[in-house]
Amino acid sequence: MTGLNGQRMDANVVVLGTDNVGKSALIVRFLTRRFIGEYGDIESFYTHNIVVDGREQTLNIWDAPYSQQDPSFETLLCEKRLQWADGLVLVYSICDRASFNTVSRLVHTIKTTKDFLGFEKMPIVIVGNKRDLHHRRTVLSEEGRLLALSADCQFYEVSAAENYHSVLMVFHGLVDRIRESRVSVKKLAGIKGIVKSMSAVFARRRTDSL
Ligand SMILES: Nc1nc2c(ncn2[C@@H]2O[C@H](COP(=O)(O)OP(=O)(O)OP(=O)(O)O)[C@@H](O)[C@H]2O)c(=O)[nH]1
Ligand SMILES: [Mg+2]
Repeated sequence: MTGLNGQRMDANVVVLGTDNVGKSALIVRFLTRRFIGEYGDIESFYTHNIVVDGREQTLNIWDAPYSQQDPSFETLLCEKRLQWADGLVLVYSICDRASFNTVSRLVHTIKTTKDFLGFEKMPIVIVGNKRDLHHRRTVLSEEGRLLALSADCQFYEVSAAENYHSVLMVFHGLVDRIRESRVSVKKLAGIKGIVKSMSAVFARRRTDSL
């Protein structure tokens, strides 16, 4: 599954955010280049092949509606998605302050979760959507940028309604980060392997000398 050096790679991406921020619109725009206006709130799962740097990669995208009624959402459902995910797209609307606060809470929860190893290193893209509605803006670009900076995430302001290119950047940027994180995990595993075999050698020497 983990393909490096020209091999095929699968990447699981979860798109999260409160209702009506444009999660489905972003995904559909990425997949079809189109904005269709209404999407319903059905849980959806997509598989999409893309070519990055000449390599074909399969993206699995999970679009699940946000359920505020469920108090356990952020603990249970979220963790289930996080375990599946290689990377996250956290979406808010620049016209919806509460949606930004939720993304802010989510990103800090994820980055400080110690119970599941590696969550704090999960590649995340923060997306401020509905940029075309700037006259109704309640969240400044700087706030989004600062949040991303503080949590070591990427940040884009986009309009799923009006622009395909910036939406493309969101997903391609995330795939790049996922690939980088896999390389560093591999490197780390390599270092751990060396340390292990070295300590095995020393342990043997110690017993030999007894
Ligand atoms: N003006 C504008 N409207 C948008 C944009 N993106 C989405 N919308 C509209 O916002 C509404 C919600 O979009 P959805 O994609 O359904 O939002 P969602 O986050 O998937 O919502 P749930 O599935 O209910 O959680 C729809 O009416 C979209 O047409 C955008 O970039 N600009
Ligand atoms: Mg939706």
